[in-house]
Amino acid sequence: MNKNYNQIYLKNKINTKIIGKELIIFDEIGSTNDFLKQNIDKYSEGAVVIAKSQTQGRGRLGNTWENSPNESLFMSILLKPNIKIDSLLRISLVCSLSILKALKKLNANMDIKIKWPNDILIEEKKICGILAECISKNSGHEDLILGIGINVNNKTFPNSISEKATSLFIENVHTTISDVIVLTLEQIEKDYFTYLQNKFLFFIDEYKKYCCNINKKVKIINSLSQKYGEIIDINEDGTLLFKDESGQLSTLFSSEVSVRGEFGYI
Ligand code: BT5
Repeated sequence: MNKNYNQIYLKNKINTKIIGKELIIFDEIGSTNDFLKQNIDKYSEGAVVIAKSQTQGRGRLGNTWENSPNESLFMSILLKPNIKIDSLLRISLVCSLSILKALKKLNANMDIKIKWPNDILIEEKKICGILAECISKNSGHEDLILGIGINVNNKTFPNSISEKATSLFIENVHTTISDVIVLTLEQIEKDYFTYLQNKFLFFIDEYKKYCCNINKKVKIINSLSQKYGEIIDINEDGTLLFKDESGQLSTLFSSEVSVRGEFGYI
């Protein structure tokens, strides 16, 4: 596989109908999500922006996504699903499942899990994060940007995340960023088309099978407070059913909370 991938190389490799047909590759950019947001009207559904180095990568809730030039994959996909506004969370859950399945193709025995909503973990260390953002349109529909960071050939991480991050290389999976791009885009497109036909219900059991925080004691953090309790289930709309220490049930939306294991990092 090609280590120095470029547009022509990838376009020949990726076997999809829409995702990746428009492919924009930067040697360096601030954030691939920000680039797509700023240029959303110039691109059609399925456009993919990739950066070999990302200097201002963003996570959820104002978090930072670390750069690691030519070792990690930084990629954003533009989707224009022409469906109602509230589907962002569910499409992003399906996207995490697609990435998990794509990575499993590299090694079926990897102990790989999803931490709701979108983190992908190997043995409790994060290998992939997804930042799903929507751009509202007057029609009541939204365009979606799925920003994906996958640690591929990272040998080390900054101190701040060294205990809680991993890469395919560290997990003894030897591959290239271009391989990961091809596998993930093909799987995401397949599942996206299925989602448009069958919605999230089609995926919910598979998502739950790989979700590591159901029935786990957790700490829920939002901007105002933190609460201890247990994750009971994933609801049909993709939100979390949470029971706090007093037994009270509530619904958690991904945009509001960070879910942590009660004692560990996750
Ligand atoms: C995420 O946020 O996990 C979403 C990350 C999305 C990054 C992609 S890269 C392409 C696109 N362009 C962007 O600007 N962003 C997207 P969150 O759940 O908030 O997790 C962020 C937290 O993960 C940080 O606060 C760190 O603790 C940890 N972290 C940062 N960089 C990491 C890395 N490379 N690997 C593992 N963990 C990391």
